[in-house]
Amino acid sequence: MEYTLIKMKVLDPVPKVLEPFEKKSIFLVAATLRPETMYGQTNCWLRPDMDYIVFETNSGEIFVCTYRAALNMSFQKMTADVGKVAVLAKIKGEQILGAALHSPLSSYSPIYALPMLTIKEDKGTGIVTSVPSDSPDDYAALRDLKNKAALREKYGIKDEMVLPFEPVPIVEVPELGNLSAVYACDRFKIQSQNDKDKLLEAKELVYLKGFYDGILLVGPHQGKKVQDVKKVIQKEMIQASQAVVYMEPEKTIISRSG
Ligand code: ZZB
Repeated sequence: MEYTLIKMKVLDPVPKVLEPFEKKSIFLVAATLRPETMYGQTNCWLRPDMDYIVFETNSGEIFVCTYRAALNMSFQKMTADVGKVAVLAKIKGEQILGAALHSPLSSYSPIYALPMLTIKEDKGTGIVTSVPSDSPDDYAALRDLKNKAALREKYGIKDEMVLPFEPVPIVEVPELGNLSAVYACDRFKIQSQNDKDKLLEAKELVYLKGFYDGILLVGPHQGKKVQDVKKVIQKEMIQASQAVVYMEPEKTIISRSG
């Protein structure tokens, strides 16, 4: 599986656990299949109880993601030694919640690292970039945080990290409109980020139609079909050092013994 790794730069004030690395550029790195939707990012998602690591890439940048993802990156020659990751720190998601970030192409800056409880450990980097206009999971989770002050309080998230951020119309999809995830969440009557089955249906609808029929509404490629510009936008971001290609084997070998 080929993902685009989006480099979300950690801004001042850096979270305490990342202070030892602040002389270098620090990035939370998110794996996405939809680089053309980066114009619509409103926040970053982390799982509060998940383990992440800090490591240095061979270009001298500091990355934060799961160990599993870092190991995959090391096999892609992104660390000093192929197949080896020198772990600089082990952290929990909750320790970097609320971090201010600058993410490429987003119309909002800064955006903030917010909690999502459904992030999977065995996919991508464990850090997810949020595009509530086009991803039903993201819209449902952002709406949860907006509607539930208690949820924000529980994780120490300030109102200004959540309330000003609205889905941005970035892709027009015939029949679904220009906020296709919002449309799909309404149509399937999704109540929260935990509505797993309905969210899966919503995601399938939006993915397929968005990919085959979607027209980009913003940026230098506006007016073009999503399927024609996806690769072009990925390449542009890579050339600008805003992203890298990240490959993931279908099944990861976690450990090998005897
Ligand atoms: C931005 C984005 C914009 C995404 C969109 C989707 C959509 P898949 O098909 O299941 O592999 N993601 C990445 N890692 C994780 C994780 N560990 N746990 C939960 N979600 C994760 O899905 C890949 C997508 O799931 C990625 O692409 C990422 O969100 C999220 F408009 O990045 B995406 C209709 C989907 N639209």
